[in-house]
Amino acid sequence: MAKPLELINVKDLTICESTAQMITKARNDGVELFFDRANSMKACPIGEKSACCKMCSMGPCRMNVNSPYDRVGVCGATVDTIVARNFGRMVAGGTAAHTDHGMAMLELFRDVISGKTKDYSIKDPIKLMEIAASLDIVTEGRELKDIAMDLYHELERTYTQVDGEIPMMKRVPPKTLEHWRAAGVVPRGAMREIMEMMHRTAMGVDQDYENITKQITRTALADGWGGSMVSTDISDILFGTPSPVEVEVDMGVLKEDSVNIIVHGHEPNLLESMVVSVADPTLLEAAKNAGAKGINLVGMCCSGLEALSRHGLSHAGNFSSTEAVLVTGAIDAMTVDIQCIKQGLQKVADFYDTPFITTNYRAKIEGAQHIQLEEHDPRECTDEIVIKAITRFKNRKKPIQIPRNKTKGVHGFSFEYINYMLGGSFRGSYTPLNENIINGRIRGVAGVVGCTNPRSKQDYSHVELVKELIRNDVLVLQTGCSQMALAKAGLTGPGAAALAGPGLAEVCETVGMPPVLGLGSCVDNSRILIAASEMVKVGGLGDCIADLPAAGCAPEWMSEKAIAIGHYFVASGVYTVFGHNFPMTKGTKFEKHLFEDLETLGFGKWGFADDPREMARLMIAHIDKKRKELGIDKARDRVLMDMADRQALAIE
Ligand code: NFS
Repeated sequence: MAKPLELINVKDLTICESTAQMITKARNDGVELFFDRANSMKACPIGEKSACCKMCSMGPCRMNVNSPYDRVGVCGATVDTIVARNFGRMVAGGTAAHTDHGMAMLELFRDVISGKTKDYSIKDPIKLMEIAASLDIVTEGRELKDIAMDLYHELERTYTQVDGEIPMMKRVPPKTLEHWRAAGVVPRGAMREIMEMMHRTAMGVDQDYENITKQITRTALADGWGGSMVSTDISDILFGTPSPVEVEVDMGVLKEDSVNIIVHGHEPNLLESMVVSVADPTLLEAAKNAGAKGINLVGMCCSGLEALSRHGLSHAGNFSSTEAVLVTGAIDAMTVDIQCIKQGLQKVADFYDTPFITTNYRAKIEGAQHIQLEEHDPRECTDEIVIKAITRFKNRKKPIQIPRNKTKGVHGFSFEYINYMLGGSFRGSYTPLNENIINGRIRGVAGVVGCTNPRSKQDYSHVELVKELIRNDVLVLQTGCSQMALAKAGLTGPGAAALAGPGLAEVCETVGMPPVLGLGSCVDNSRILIAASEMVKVGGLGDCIADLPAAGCAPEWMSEKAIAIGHYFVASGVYTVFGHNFPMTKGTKFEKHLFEDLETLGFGKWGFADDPREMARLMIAHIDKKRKELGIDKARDRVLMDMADRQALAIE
């Protein structure tokens, strides 16, 4: 029997003070949150290990997780086939989510160029030219519109191409690409790869875990170097490439005297139009007439990260806080588009009389109001959302309790800005980063990304892991809900350099950057791939991404998208550690394949650890191994430290 939630100390559920306060309030209000549901719905022990198969009606078949080879499915499928197929379908699901999102951005780009859509425009023509040039599109002496249309047609192949290599392969370090070609894993087009992944994992098709893994790799690469990368680049071209901006985060950004509107989801087109609507003089006047001081537009999850990077909009919290924020009673409307939107939000919103509005035809929720965002006239939707919020403000009935916590930090570090920041405007370059890695001031680079999950204490692993990494001179790049965990904990400001080891702190102080760089939403993990490629290109750190002293981690992951991201990092050459749980049956050949063999085949590899210190230890050990292979391990001795410093830096 699950322990009643009221007996569980909220401190065991989250380290986010605001969310903890709202869990307590929800208990008093009699409102159920996902923490309660996670507590009463224990994870199925067989499903948790991915040891069941329901691909046909001869089953579902269950393997024995303690003795995985003592039985097979009715069709004879082994545990390796079953777990690999399940893993492949997770990667297909995650890849489909990112690529469908990317394709929607690309369609919007096409309609903006053709003039069909007039409410959006090209905000970063320089990036458009750079991306076009990187894909060998002739730019000289041509009209921007013609180049843009060529770019659209070229990028469309990312999704629809049936044969050949997707366009972004031109940005992959040559050695890495050569390796993928030899292994036969270069993606063709995302639709083809996802289709083939689903086909090969259907009953009675691919029943060799190594062969299934090849298609898993090809599918994941169609996400990272395909759908996600196109999404990031097109969003930058249409809405502007982020540059650092100081932003306030946490629930304390809500204002009792203003109309509070939350935008939650993933696609920037909704929030970009919301930004315009909340600045409309007529709507501002209506808000004032309703007694409000103004309209306070606040982001959450990945939409919030897009808004924060491009507009400096405040951010109220990550995935584990989206129901909790409604418990404040201060939200006058929550509007959502796609992905990571809990169905449970609808009931909570209903209890607090908050209009809960879906806007994308792909993602309707029973009981929620749907106002379709039409891209040729987005204001029709977003103005109506603002009007609904003003009406709710005027009729607020429920008591309001806004947690006082808010933290300032710097966000919006695009690949392009890091180039400029490190090299200066005259010699924008990643050379100083590589030099500081080679001379040992920076030990290595880590990407810490991904979700939060009610089965893991919210934010705890993200924060502890990142603190441990920077203490050991590892520069941390962040995206997604992880970035927000660190932002709330105050590690995205320049002051955080005080928590870094002496080498990293020195670099941060010289450049004026925090040791934790927030790069944006989850599709912006592609920025990390491009940064890694640039580090290879600049030289001195090996020939391919797998040579870099770098590692990745998603300590509190929950979504299929995270598995797709993890696998495209692994496929690109990065050691990638996941936390709290892994969809894997221990002691299987497939486990060994992902966690050991892939590295010997020239890819990265998967890792797992439950405790954030152990995650850090694994990642740092890998970084040190790579430094040794590069012959730069001795360079770290140049950082002057006495014995006490060394002991303080060592990870037990
Ligand atoms: Ni990415 Fe996780 Fe969702 Fe964004 Fe947050 S939960 S896989 S970080 S909002 S996609």
